[in-house]
Amino acid sequence: MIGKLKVYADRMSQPCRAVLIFCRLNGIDFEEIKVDISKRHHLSPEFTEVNPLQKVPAILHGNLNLFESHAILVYLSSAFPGIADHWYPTDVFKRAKVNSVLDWHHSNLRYGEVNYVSNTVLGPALGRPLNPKAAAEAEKVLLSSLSKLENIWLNGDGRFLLGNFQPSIADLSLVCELTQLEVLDEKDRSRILSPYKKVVGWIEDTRTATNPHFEEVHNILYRAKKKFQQQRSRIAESGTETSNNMGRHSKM
Ligand SMILES: N[C@@H](CCC(=O)N[C@@H](CS)C(=O)NCC(=O)O)C(=O)O
Repeated sequence: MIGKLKVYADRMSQPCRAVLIFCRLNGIDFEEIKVDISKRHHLSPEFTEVNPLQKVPAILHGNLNLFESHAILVYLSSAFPGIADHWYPTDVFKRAKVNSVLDWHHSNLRYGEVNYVSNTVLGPALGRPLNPKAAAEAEKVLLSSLSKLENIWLNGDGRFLLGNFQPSIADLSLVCELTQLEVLDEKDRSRILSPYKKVVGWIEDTRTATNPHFEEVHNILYRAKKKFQQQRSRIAESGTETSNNMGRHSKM
């Protein structure tokens, strides 16, 4: 018999949260193994054996070690019994469409979101400096991706991507990505997201469709959000920036 699924994850990571939520939603029996990126656990020899690329998430299932969150979500949808078809449809046309969103995600929405957030807020926590110029470049990609979500991917009768009436793994993956924006200054987050009304509604719909797991798995991010807010307030009060703070993007 194939052993219990192991999921290597850091809940501060968007693709990790998507995998964890998917497992919990679908009653998959799994063991979560914490890989703390801020403590550089992803560079350990033990984890490197699971994922030589040294990134989370990764899974171990029997003899299979697998990395890349989209590939993991596809595998879980296909390998475990009883997963509802809407997550990753068996119909080849529908499946191809879900794949097209997933492929687009990497170099568009994810690229813009990750680079914007890490160059405005998260970088120092991971030992990287903030870079306002890189943030401005990333913002262009992020806004253009949000516009494509609004006008192309969310065009259709249903409330979910591709006009679907129920979420697929693409909805889960992309909404986890956008939830990372929670760590931004609230005004900045609203400036970025609020012009995209369909996107804002879709984020809410996906959260609702995947709760309570969505909120539980995101708790760590909401705690980080609070911490960054307190840090900003302290800086605003003292009027100075300490050497180890989160810095501020010019538009924040
Ligand atoms: N395309 C990959 C991205 C994986 C990834 O970039 N993971 C980040 C966390 S969100 C990571 O492990 N970063 C550690 C590092 O780059 O040092 C996926 O979807 O799984």
